[in-house]
Amino acid sequence: MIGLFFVIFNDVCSNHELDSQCEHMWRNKTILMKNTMRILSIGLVLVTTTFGSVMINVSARKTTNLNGKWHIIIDPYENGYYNYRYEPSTNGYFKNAQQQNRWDLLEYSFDTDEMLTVPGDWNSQQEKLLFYEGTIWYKKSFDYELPEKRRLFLYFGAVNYDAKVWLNGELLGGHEGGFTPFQFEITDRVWKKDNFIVVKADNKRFKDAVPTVNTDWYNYGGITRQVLLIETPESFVKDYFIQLKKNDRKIVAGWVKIDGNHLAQLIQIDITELGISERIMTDKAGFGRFEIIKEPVLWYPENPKLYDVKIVTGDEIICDKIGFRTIETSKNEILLNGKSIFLKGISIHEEAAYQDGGRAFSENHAKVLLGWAKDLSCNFVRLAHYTHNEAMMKTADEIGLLVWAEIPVYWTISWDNENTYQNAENQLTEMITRDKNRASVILWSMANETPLSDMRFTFLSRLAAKARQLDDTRLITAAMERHYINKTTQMIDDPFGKIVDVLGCNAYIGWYDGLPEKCRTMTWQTVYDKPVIISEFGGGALYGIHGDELTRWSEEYQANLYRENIAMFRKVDFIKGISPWILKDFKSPRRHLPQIQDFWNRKGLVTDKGDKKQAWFVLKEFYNKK
Ligand code: GCB
Repeated sequence: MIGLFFVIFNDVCSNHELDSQCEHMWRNKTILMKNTMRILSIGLVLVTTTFGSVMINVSARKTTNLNGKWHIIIDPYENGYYNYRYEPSTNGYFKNAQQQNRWDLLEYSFDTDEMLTVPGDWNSQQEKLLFYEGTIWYKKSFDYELPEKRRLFLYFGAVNYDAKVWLNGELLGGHEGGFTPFQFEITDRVWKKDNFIVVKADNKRFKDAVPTVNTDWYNYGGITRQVLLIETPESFVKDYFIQLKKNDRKIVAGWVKIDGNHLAQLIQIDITELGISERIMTDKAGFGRFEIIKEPVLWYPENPKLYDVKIVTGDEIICDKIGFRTIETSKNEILLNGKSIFLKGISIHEEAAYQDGGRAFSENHAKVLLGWAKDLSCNFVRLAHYTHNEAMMKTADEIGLLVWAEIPVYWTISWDNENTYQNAENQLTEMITRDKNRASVILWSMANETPLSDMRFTFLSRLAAKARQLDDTRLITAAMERHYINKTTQMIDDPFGKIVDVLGCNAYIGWYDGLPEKCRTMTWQTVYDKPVIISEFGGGALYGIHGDELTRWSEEYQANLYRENIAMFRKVDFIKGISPWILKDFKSPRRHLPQIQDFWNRKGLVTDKGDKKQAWFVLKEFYNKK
């Protein structure tokens, strides 16, 4: 912690010598330092993590973005944080450092060091950071005139994986989890001039984290989504939920939550196109519910109707665009707006196209990826294996794609660790908080391919209960596994199937499991009377490699695998959707095969540049006829 302060101080007085100008600054900063040290050393013990308390719909607020170039320090040994005993530095160490004239932690200079662009992962910005996993410090300066009776928040769309954030030398707190937003209020801490934010972003993998050490995607590190200053009135609309009442297409229902000192107040919900102008009184806690009888034009992928919604308080107007639809199941059917639907899907990783990998974060990235899904004649996307950025959900709302949204509870999570559970629950809460007003989102997924055990059952059941408590209008699912009960019969009987509404099932018949022709004799069973989505199937092909249908990595092999799998799934009446693996080739350090993979998972239907492999046309034809 103290080390960090030196980092900050040194940023002002770059280099080792304390020249006279620096000495002057040192004196000016002494009082601040003392206070800072006190706060930092408290912070040392309590690097508080923010839990699901982020305001939603940030694009409707008064914001200043802090995107662009940030100064950085690459710190693989975390020298700016830990002392030489690998303890977060203490006050004592600070004093000793001065007494002993140990200026080792002055060996930094943000302002003469390198820069990275925010938002953006570091791996794809610098060749030398391609496989880097560790700490990078970021620093950005800004001025801000905060008017009287206004509040200011520092908001991060996402930092992968572990973030600690300081403003003007003062620890604001931390956040764990690389795919959901967090914020800190800085109303009383912001200066008019020369504020400096320092972020320690650390993407080291560890066993008890969510996700755990072992995944099949690139561990892109850094400040991967936008950073905003958000200015609000003293009392503001922090959160709201406006959807159709569960399974009722004639009632628009929900709640609004105000934050601030004017909690009980009369507010208004306007949906002019529907003739809605509903006044409600929020209670002492700032919370108000409503139910309005109305029959909106329903949101469908073919007609993604969105209404302009306004929440009007005494202090502000928050605008959103919201679609209305119901989603439910009946035996093995999925019902969208009361009608049975087959989910014509594709799985997608949050990786930008046309740039050789890198995290996607912008509306343009979303438009390309989801535009390809539309072009493939999909009505559904599985946004795997973690929470994608908000632009993906908003674009799906606008262009008409149903969404499976997911948290990174993937493979071998530490089921017996309560902290791991709390972390997963926090990421789930942050995802649902952010995206619950998106009509496109129909499924909250709890996990992917997790091995069966009692502890895992308890862990996932707790998550499902939490998801239902936060949002009772969506369906709960998970991507599970199947097993053989004889040579030609697949069984889906995962005990977690009892808890979910829709069973997801991954199956790689013809790739990891035999040849594609194996599909011909395969039959499927499940012990549950619930719909199944084949949440993954597929195989690898390098675009432009040709051979016969038995030549691995050829487009022909992959196309044939799709033909055989589709023919098999068509015969199974409880399969109500598929989301093959995957839309675009994606980067993965697990995938070594030279000249074929070169650290790319090649199961994409298109390349990074959008070149379509033969299997694309097989799937599209199936979807067009379905
Ligand atoms: C899976 C995983 C997915 C992998 C995929 C593959 O079952 O869920 O994350 O990328 O297989 O390509 O092997």
